[in-house]
Amino acid sequence: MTTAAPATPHPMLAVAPEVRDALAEGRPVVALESTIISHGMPYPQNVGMAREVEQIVRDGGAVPATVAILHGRPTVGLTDDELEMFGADTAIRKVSVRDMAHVVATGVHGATTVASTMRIAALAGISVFVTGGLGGVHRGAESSMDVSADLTELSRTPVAVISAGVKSILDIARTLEALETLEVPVVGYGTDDFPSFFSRSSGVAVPMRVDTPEEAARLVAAQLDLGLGAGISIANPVPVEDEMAREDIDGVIAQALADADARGVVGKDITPYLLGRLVELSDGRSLETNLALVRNNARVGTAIAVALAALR
Ligand code: PSU
Ligand code: MN
Repeated sequence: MTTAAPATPHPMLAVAPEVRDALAEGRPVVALESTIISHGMPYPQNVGMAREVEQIVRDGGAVPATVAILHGRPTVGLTDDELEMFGADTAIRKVSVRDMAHVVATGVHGATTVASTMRIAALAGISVFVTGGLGGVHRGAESSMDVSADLTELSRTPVAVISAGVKSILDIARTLEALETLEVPVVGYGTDDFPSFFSRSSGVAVPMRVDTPEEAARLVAAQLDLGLGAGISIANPVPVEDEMAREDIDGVIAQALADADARGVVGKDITPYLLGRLVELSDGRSLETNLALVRNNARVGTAIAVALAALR
């Protein structure tokens, strides 16, 4: 992987003119994923979230680039109608990196996960990506071997991913161990404690911390300029006023995991199943927190992208 934006994006990509112009002129661009729209939240809140996040990026002075695969074409920058389609069409496939070739070869639509969005962003020359939560090591992975390809991708693609950490539907301590092995810097944004998505803390310490967009941008620049190959996970805790108490979310997560087990949900379906079940079991409370943390990540990630562009 090169560290600077390629002179021309990969020829198989469709890059929206606005995104292409911003990249060519060195202006800040923020990548966004589409699985969070298609599989991460119910309709119509998912489409509302997608539009709102794009607006937050614009208000912060960057160009949003929502990534997806359209008719087999990896696409960087969606139209408003395309955002609506990814939210409303329940038949759209969840596409991680291992699924990309099949979706491209068969010419269908695909919603990109953290892993495949990172890869397409890198091919386009984008180095900052905002999302909600990362995939990770699933609970019980010591027997199921279920570890998200998001971790593999973080180890090999130089993109900074701003998230609210990892949900405790996953094994947070093992996820951080895996990221250490994979040579991925994990950075707390204004915190020493890795956030657990719905809550500001997980009880697991982060190995490093930054407190401002400029500090984060210098770290991202150093990681890219060293040519280390890996990305960076910047973990930004949910705002205090929006967080759920650990006691409130833990019971809901335990019930959702038990339900997944009883129904035999496995593989790529498990994360979407658990996310949907959490919304049901919490009477929508988890969705409110999810929406709030994505907005907060969009604000912080945009500020980091703007600071990074100023360094370049
Ligand atoms: N966590 C969330 N919302 C999401 C996802 C995870 O809070 O939408 C999605 C992301 O696209 C992430 C993917 O990359 O789930 C991970 O899926 P898996 O565990 O199957 O790798
Ligand atoms: Mn998996």
